[in-house]
Amino acid sequence: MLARKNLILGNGKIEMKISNLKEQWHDKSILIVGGGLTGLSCARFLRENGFDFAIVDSRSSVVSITDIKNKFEIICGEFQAHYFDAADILIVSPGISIQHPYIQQAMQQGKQVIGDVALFCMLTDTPIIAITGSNGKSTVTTLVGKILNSTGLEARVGGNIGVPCLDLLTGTEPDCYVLELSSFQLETTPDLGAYVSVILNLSEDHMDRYPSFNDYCNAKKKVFKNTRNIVVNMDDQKIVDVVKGINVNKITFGSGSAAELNFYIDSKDGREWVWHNRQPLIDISDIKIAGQHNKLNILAVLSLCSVFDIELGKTEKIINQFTGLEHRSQVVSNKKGVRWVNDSKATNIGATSAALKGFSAYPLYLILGGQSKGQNFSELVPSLTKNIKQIVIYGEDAELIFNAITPISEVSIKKAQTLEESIDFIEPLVVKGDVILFSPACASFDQFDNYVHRGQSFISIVKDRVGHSK
Ligand code: UMA
Ligand code: ADP
Repeated sequence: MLARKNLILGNGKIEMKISNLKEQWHDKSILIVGGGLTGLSCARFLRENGFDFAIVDSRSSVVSITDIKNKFEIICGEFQAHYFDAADILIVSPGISIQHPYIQQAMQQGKQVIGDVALFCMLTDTPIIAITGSNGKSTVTTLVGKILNSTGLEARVGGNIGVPCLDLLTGTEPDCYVLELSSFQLETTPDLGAYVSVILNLSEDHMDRYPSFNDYCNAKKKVFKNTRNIVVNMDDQKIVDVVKGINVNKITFGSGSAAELNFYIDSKDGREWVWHNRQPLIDISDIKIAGQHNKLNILAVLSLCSVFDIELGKTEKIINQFTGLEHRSQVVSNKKGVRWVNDSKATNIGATSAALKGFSAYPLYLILGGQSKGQNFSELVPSLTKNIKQIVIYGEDAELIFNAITPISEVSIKKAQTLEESIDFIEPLVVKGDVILFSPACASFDQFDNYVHRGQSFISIVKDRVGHSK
């Protein structure tokens, strides 16, 4: 268990690490690949610390060339070989595949190819709580941050959740960092060395970036590289298999029996409690976040926090007050007893299946679609239970998804061009008691800037058609 006094490992050391890095990289040419959030955070860090670099971005125009303090010149347009040939070190953004031929060539030449998380790890010894998985990362990351901060520790939260981790390195170091990490970020992080790490769950995602599900899982596995403690979801056999050969302290959670789990849920006096090592820990019968998957998320949160010297019994209030993050199974209108639910953050089949499970007791309309990212949509079919009255599929891959589902599902399915058209089809059909679940199971980029834009569009169309009252 990590006591507070032991946490402050990194303070004062960053300057020394930066000067070591300067020595190592003094004659090296650095290329930042990608000029988005990550690329600009790397550029800011390097400029502030006196490194030279170039930035390339394969899009024809980049929106955010100027950030608050700096103006960066970004070389736009299709990647050109000579920039990659001239570089000794590539810092690659997560949105760019390391399978790109120029990046592959650099790797074969033995050049250093890293991401921002790897650079971050070179600069700090402060304990990292590393959270990955196909779904639930942002929810768990946010709650861990809230809980640790409520105990008087300073926990800084970032990574895939939206704040590039180099941007967390400001002022004095906190007690710990809570990082949400994607498979893309882990691919370019050879030695994370987290204090505690977790893969929350594993289901197909980003299959347009990986040749197989196994390759995707291998990227996720990197979260355990040189970790001190591992949190294990015992409900997920793939994860149990992955951690088998890793000999570090393990904290287990799941929905199984008390005999094999450190954290689990059971009843006490007719109410639902989290139990820890066969002792009732906290009453979660009043949690605001719905669904079995969120109960597992809470178990993961407590398992992660348990490696710190804090009173877990005091976390009840924070957990019960947490209303969830925007765009995750949020009821946006309940007018006339019809619930419209925005789950725009469901960007893969696993997330949509979890949402459907949560609403399996209600007559339901499901809207999904967008970019399917190479997922096999027949895997959604077991989740299409009898309560579903109608599915509407829209967007770029509507046809592909329709063809995968219709031959093996009895649910009525309609295709639409857009989200708006989908809502307009459903709206006249609904009656009191119905749930309309917008849980796309796809990426949003065919018709929206990102999942937030997509969720906001859903909310504004619903508001326009039916009003907003809850
Ligand atoms: N770019 C190219 N060529 C390409 C693709 C992108 O040059 O082939 C350029 C784009 O023009 C753009 C830049 O790269 O200028 C964008 O970089 P990026 O796609 O790596 O995105 P960032 O803005 O750096 O944001 C990234 C994460 N994005 C992705 O992984 C795709 C953000 O996660 C993360 O919040 C941010 O770093 C901070 O760490 C978003 C995401 O969608 C939310 N993540 C995926 C997910 O959650 O499923 C993994
Ligand atoms: P991530 O950051 O991994 O995308 P989020 O917490 O943002 O995870 O949730 C994304 C989507 O996944 C939402 O639709 C949410 O309802 C669903 N979800 C959250 N936790 C889980 C889980 N443990 N298993 C399956 N789906 C989940």
